[in-house]
Amino acid sequence: MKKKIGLIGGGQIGGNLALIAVQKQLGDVVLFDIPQAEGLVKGKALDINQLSAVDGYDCRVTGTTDWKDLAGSDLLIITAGVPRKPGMSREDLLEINLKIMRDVANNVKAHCPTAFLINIANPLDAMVYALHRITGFKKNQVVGMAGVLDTSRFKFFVAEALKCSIRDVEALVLGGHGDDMVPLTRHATVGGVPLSELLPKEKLDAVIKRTREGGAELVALYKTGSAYFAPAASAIAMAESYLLDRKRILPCAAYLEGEYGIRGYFMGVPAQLGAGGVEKVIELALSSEEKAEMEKSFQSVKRTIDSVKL
Ligand code: A3D
Repeated sequence: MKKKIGLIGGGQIGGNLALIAVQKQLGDVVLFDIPQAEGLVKGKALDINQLSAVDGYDCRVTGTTDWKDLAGSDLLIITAGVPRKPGMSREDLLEINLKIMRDVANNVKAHCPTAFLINIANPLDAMVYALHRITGFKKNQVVGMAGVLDTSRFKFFVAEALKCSIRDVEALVLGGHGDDMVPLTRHATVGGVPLSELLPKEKLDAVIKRTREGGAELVALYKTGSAYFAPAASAIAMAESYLLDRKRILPCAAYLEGEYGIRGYFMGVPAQLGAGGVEKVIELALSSEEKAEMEKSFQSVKRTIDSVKL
């Protein structure tokens, strides 16, 4: 039987998620938004369905504003919320997006109690925390997307700096989805060669800075919102690993219970995604410098999460 994928929020990322899910034939898609955006989701659904003949896709998209249509979803990807405008931090979205997340999480609980949840709404680590708390779902059933995108940005900037194929770049960005995210450069390699042997320190520092500010760079360019192509593709990589039980190890915002010395919070760490959802959190041995960076990033995440009143 085909899988059922619910997309909560049919805006920029939601529309791209629907398109990629159909192109990868991951399952039938239900694109959900608020009543004011009914035309938008119905239009996107029709538009994507009309391209399915071109390459012979058998998955279909339904646009809806009725939560009942999401019943039986295997997976929900949540983008409901407001994106940043120039000059805003992700934390500036907390109040407005938390209100939206409350509504979404209560409906998820009522209509899709068995779905695996991937959150994308910002501020990422706080929104996924709220989603987990309000639904009361098990920790393996709720995850946040940020590390795949941050790592993808890092790999792209490395490939550009070295003028090499991005296929050969291996790297990992951990920590919260904020300016103090933690690119683990010690573990980065290009074609098996340590990155530190290929890229001088000043250039590596510039790559790290651009990665950390990757979201803001796009907000400044778009002016009306934030990135959407790469965030959608990143969440689909996670979705695919879950739906097809690929058991990929990807950097995800996962609920921690003592790993990395953190308990009761979501943070970006390497995690294995498979049919069981977040099947495992992988704990890396960090250097003292990396530990200090993780701690700094965690303190930022903690500050935002602690201000979430549920
Ligand atoms: P946008 O194009 O505005 O789409 C958001 C959609 O959510 C709109 O169509 C709204 O109508 C809809 N919405 C609002 N309230 C509800 C509700 N209660 N139920 C269902 N739908 C609702 O934004 P976007 O797609 O560009 O971004 C969505 C979110 O992703 C924002 O919070 C961004 O900050 C965030 N984002 C996160 C990353 C990460 O890497 C974590 C990257 C880029 C964007």
